[in-house]
Amino acid sequence: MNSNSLEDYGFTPDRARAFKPHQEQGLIPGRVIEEHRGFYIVVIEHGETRAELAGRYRIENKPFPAVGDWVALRPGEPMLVEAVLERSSRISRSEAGRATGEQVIGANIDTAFLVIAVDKDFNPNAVERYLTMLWESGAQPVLLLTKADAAADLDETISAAEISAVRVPVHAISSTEGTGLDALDAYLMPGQTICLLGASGAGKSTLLNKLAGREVAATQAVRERDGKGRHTTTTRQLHRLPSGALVVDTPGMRELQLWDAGGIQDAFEDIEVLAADCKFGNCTHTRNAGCAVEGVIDERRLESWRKLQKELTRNARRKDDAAQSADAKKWRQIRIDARKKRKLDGC
Ligand SMILES: Nc1nc2c(ncn2[C@@H]2O[C@H](COP(=O)(O)OP(=O)(O)OP(=O)(O)O)[C@@H](O)[C@H]2O)c(=O)[nH]1
Ligand SMILES: [Zn+2]
Repeated sequence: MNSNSLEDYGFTPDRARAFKPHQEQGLIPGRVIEEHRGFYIVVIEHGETRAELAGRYRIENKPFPAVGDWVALRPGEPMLVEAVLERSSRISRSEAGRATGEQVIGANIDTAFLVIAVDKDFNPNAVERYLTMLWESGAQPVLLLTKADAAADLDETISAAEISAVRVPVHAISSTEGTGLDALDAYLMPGQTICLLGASGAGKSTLLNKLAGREVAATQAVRERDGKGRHTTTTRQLHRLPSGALVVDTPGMRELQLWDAGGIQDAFEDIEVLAADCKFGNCTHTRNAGCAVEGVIDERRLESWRKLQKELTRNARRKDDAAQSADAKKWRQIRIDARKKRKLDGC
């Protein structure tokens, strides 16, 4: 149990207003801080509680709660989640192995810290993929180059990162040395929600512990033998920092499949701007006549854009197919029901 108020967790007057209709139904507000199989841990006024999804929740096909969500709870034993409040942002990817299921990594996130370690080779394609996901989320992306103390050539890496991170603030930090962390204060204001994202072993938990001033997350000791990290963070959790900011720590992602296409224009704004001068509106910037992009934008970055573009087109098609087959199923059922009814009515 803790004695925090919901305001400490970001329950703004706007959210309180949005909650009014639920309050009138006898429900109480809370914020999901942990997601487990079959239940959630939710912060409520002056404490924490365990909550489960209300039975009719699944039937009504409402969005499932995710860490960071504001929910309406029906008091009782157990507490039941009856609704999720409208989100100000949500970071989503496709469920592992499926392009048709959305997995919400964090909801109501103000700032997304993309954590990329620079002690080894810097991978600009990975940064571009993450940023395409983050620009779609509604959260402000910020790129953190971690393990700066162990970078071979930090200036060169920062320059490379800035090419991949258009309009994204870039900060080089070291959690072990404590350098560069002051720059993060501006994001860690009371009631602000931050999400830490990045590959396993990038240093998310080490950074979180440093910011928290204590061990709130288990960090990994990278295996000496092969230098590969094991996953140490197993569930998503929302932590409250001494600064008053809230941080969602996510397990490292082995595979990041994009969910929605909306972010690619922002992530590749430089290409978008140039593309306005391509001769043909549907220019793929691949040896097209009158292309204003090819040869101007770094070929590595352009190829990264092409790959993401292709993947998103493929996803959209799959989602369309899935929606169509769901629709077809629904109409088939409606026809069957109508036939049964006609039989009963004796027509
Ligand atoms: N040199 C150096 N090593 C660091 C730094 N930050 C983290 N590490 C090391 O990197 C390894 C991985 O760090 P974690 O914080 O566990 O990584 P993570 O991103 O939380 O990993 P998952 O929980 O698996 O997603 C650990 O051995 C840390 O000690 C840093 O700033 N400098
Ligand atoms: Zn073009």
